Amino acid sequence: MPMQNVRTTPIEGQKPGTSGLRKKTAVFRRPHFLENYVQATFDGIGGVEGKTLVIGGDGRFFNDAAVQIILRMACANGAAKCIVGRGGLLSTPAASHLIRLRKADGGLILSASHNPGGPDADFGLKFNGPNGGPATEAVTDRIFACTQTLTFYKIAAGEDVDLAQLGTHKLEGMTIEIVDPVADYAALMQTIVDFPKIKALFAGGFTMCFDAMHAITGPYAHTILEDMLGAPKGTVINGQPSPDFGKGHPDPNPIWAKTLMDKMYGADAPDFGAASDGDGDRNMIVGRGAYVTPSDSLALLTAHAHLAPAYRGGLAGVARSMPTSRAVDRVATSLGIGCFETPTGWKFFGNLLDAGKVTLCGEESAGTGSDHVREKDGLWAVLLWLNILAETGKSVSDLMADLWAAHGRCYYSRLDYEDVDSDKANSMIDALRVRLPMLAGARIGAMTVENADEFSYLDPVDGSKSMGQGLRIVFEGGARAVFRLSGTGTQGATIRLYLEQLETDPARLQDAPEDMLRNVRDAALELSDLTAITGRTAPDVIT
Ligand code: G16
Repeated sequence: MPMQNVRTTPIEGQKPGTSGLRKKTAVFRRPHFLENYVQATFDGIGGVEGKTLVIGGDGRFFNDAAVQIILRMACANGAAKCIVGRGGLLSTPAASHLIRLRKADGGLILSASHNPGGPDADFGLKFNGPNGGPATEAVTDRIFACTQTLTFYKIAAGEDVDLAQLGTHKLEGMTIEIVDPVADYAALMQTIVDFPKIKALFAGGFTMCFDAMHAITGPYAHTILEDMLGAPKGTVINGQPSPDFGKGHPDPNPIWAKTLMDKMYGADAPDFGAASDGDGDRNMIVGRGAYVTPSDSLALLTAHAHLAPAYRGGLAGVARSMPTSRAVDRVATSLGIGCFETPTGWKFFGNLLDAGKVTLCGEESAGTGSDHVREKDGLWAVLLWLNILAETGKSVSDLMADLWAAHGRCYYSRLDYEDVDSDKANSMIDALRVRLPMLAGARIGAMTVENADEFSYLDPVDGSKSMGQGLRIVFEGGARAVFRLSGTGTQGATIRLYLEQLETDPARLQDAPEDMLRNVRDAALELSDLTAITGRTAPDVIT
């Protein structure tokens, strides 16, 4: 099979964002776009000669064709072996596990996460390192630098590899092993949570609805929840992955998982509801008439993790991204364990997990995970919740009420202003940044600013510094507003405004979040001049 060195030139717009490179699918399909980025990735990690890579994606449109290109490029670049999920499919946490299990040199994960899929929607690609986690900023910086100097890429010509058959194939000197995407992951879950206990819960009539949103978690959820844990058939809905996610938006939040929300707030709601996203790393938890914010879910899991076999010895510590609510901090304090605050991006948890400083971590963006892999893990979170429900015998709403009674409630919401003109979004952030040092003591509407700064992070493990990680304004009385620009959008800029209000008065723990957050929202909008600068009068999505 002939190997080709194809001449190319650098392509604009290949800077990795919060989680790899995300673009419109049509952009990824332009001549040389994918190939350039793959070659830059290989070059940026010091080449792949003799290395073993894990390859898989969430099955969105272009996944299959892109896997074939990556395999032919890995071959031409001298890789020894590629381990590929059958059909080119792997959930992000399963890919992370496989990299670790097989001691691979890294992996390429094809996904744009919770963004819609299809020829007119989104696609993405990221590199995960030998620890199974997303490449650190140092690595993505090197990859980006390579995209800017590329003059050729290497690719083997020839037929597509049949990815449907399990087993070993040869592509020139490179071995391709096709593995069952679910088996190793399911085996790992059995070592973490108490399967017999959860099985007994379902056998006792406990009811659940898991919305796989036509995405990658369907096969995992069918196998683990229905086949292994005995949940009745039909517990998993939308469980057949499709390239355009059933024309849906595979983002597990109350807006996009509306079918599940309606079910959970309707008559005859099941005891427990959950959903996960395009690539299976995000999760949403909802009880009967009780939506749990991702920040609260992290706090609840931290408080009760010791009920699952893997965490019986206690947690080393926990970590959350800066915009995530401080609910988990309060639980960590009561447990006497450390709590780390990192920038947004799962890659920032990797060093803390590798160093054994934290066991659980999570984010407001529907991500929770632990040291079992180096990605957030949607189904793992659902299983840990089930373990806790089985052990305590309590409902989701009772567990939440107990948590708030013990630690106070951090009312929380995120407002997203999508596809904002990038110049306007940047000028709003720039103008606010300049004012931050002068804000302490300022009275804005009903709120008084306690302090304000721009978040930067000093990694306690490797000493690396990450600047410019979001503007935070802390108000007296336990409220906080955070502004940052998303690093995962594919069109214009997305402004995220994160709102939080702590409440410890026992009489005010069941109020409507929008009422509790009104004052801090109004103050944040006034301070930022968001409407005047961007022309936006309302957010596109509120979660
Ligand atoms: C990725 C990152 C997360 C981050 C999220 C949103 O998740 O891994 O750490 O919280 O993006 O990032 P942003 O606010 O910059 O859009 P995923 O699930 O999209 O891979």
